[in-house]
Amino acid sequence: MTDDDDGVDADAGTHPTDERAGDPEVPADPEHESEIPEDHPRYQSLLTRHRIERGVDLGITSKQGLIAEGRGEAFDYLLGEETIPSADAAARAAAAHLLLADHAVLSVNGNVAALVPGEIVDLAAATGADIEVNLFNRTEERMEAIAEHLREHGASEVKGLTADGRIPGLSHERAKVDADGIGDADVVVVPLEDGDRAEALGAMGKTEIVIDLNPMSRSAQVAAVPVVDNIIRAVPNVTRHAEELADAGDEELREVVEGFDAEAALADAERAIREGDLD
Ligand code: PTJ
Repeated sequence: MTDDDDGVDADAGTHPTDERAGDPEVPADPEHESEIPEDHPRYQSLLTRHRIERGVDLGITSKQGLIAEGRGEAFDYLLGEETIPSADAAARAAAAHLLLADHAVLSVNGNVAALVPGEIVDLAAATGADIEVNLFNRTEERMEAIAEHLREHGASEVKGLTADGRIPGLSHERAKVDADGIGDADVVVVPLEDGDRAEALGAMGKTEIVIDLNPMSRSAQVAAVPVVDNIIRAVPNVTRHAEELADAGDEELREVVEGFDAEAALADAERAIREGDLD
């Protein structure tokens, strides 16, 4: 994996060997993501759109995922498409939680699989977490397609297909989890989640790490650690912190966890968005 300065792994999509064209005249909807010029002022946004579009074509991402992405992009635009310091602190706290966990699970939906498949595999490797597919619009075809996509990006085991566990208080399809996956986890990373499921997981006593660009979303509000950042920056950033903290003892990790203030981070992100510079 080749991390760029902006934290985006531009090679994590479906054409890892292509060379980038680097031509500022390349149109805004190139066929391969490698054709998106890195110096384009909307590079991250074009890269994200390209991956989501490919996700829909591959049967990974739902059409609703396109709408969710549009909403996220608006928040990211106001954040200046950068990781603000409070989001970086949240990423570090998330890494510490994952390293302290008895059993951590990274929950993957259709948007996550399209946007950061290789980066999720890297985060799982850095923290010892399991990967589980968990969908809002669940179909067996999408479950299989996402699991296969993750395997193609290096995942050795993908949970979620057994579905022998249930999240209490949720309607049937959305409640399905693996008993030895999310069902058993003490720490769960739930990126781009809908509020109901985030609340229900919290009610099960699990520590939730939410990655969501909307600090006012219910999922961000109920999280122990809300990371208000674009998932394409946030996941590699949590991995980077986990690698830095790899040799830290439990006491140091607990200090990182206790030093993080979720309410202050949410307030900071909301302020940054409300004061967003539209120039
Ligand atoms: O694949 P499925 O069937 O599980 O469905 C996934 C979606 C995303 C469609 C489903 O969970 C959904 O409808 O989610 P919501 O309620 O639209 O919430 C998605 C949240 O993610 C919103 O708060 C967006 O602002 C946020 N978001 C969108 N894109 C990004 C993002 N946050 C971080 N990075 C992004 N790239």
